[in-house]
Amino acid sequence: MRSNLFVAGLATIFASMATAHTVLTTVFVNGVNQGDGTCIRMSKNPDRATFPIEGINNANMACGLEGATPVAFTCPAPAGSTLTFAFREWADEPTKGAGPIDPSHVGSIAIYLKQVPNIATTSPSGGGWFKIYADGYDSSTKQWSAKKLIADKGLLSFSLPSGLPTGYYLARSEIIAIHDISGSGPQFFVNCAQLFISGSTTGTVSIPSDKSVSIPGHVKSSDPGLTYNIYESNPDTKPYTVVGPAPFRPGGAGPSTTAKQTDGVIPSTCILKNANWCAREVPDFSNENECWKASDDCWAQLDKCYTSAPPSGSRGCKVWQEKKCDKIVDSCRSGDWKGPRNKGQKVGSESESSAPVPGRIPGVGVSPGVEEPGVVVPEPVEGGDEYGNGGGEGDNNGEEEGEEEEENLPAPTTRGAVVVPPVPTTLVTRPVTTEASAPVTTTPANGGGKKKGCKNYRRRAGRN
Ligand SMILES: [Cu+2]
Repeated sequence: MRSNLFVAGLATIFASMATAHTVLTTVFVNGVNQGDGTCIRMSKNPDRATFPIEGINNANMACGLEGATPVAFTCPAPAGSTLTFAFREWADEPTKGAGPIDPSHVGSIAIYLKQVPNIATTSPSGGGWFKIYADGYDSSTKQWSAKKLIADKGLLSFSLPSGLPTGYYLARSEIIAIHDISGSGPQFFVNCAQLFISGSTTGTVSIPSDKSVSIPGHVKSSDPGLTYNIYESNPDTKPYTVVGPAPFRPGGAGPSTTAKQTDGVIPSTCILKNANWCAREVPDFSNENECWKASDDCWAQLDKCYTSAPPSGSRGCKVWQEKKCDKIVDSCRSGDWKGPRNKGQKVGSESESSAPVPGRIPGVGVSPGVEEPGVVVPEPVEGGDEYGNGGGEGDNNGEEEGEEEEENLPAPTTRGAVVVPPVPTTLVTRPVTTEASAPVTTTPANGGGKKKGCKNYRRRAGRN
């Protein structure tokens, strides 16, 4: 057992030693944290997960490195809801380095969707993609999208079009950095989240032909958005154009209650989650021998937790060990052979299994030129002054007493035609240092800086 933990620890250290760019780690639905890595396709290789895609005709342009590999869970999201994507420069530490991305990385941020008949097997590359959000340079605030993302601690909010038909979708984030176009070229950072969107209609989304694209193939290296020289041009006088098609945002009635997700559902027997791994209850025990068997079961699950943990971290595994396996070992040793205790109840709280949310969930970004006919765009999801951390599956009956947390459920609010449901927020008062599962390393906080990261990328790209 110890050896596996040791290996997991090493992986974290290596993750911290690699230079980093940016990666999508976490999705929030109407302000509720779905958990680090949950529903997100990211490379399992901590050394590469934050790296740009090599070549704009690479199939990985669709969902990133290892982006054709499905993850076990698909997050439910109503049409018209607000999604927030969290990006990190260091996959398991949201506050390390510049937070989401080095400030040198100016360019654009876009979100695309693709409806898929089968969330596990439909190839992300190919046709059917449409853009729902884009931000490049905002001349009113004189801010590049990357700077805005840094100011918002890596949290980007956008709304799902309300007229999407019920179904499974890949939501693709595309961050393009153009700070080094004469060197390494534009850098594309791409990941996908697996969503089940509930709408008011069924069937296939009907995308106007000029707004439907194939990925790869949706951009050319000669596109103005990929050749724009930020050192020679001023975006206030020479506007920067985000690459790709114009956004398509079908309006409609929003979610219906009849939509039923069947694939990628987080099982009800799940008593703790880390990314796309779930713990289930250990077998009953009523004597010493059975107690140790239950202990073995717990530690075997812990092994799987660590081996399945993506670069976004293994905090949930640590919680599973400390709040379940260690306690079973204690009872086996002390002769308390009746169990498991708190059978079937959640272990720890949702927020403990993810990195602390580094900032307040921002409101929905206003994307210039994006229109959604007849639809009220939800305003920022608010929950008082706290960060939108935690909540999860909304079932916190497994929380242990003495947890230093407060629940705060604001009343539902109505804004225009849109009823914004209360967002569970959790104020974490515990010092961050006791939460962190990553070993402390001596790597400089910013990993040696921006240019080093990009040079390192060039060197690696040349070798591979
Ligand atoms: Cu970079």
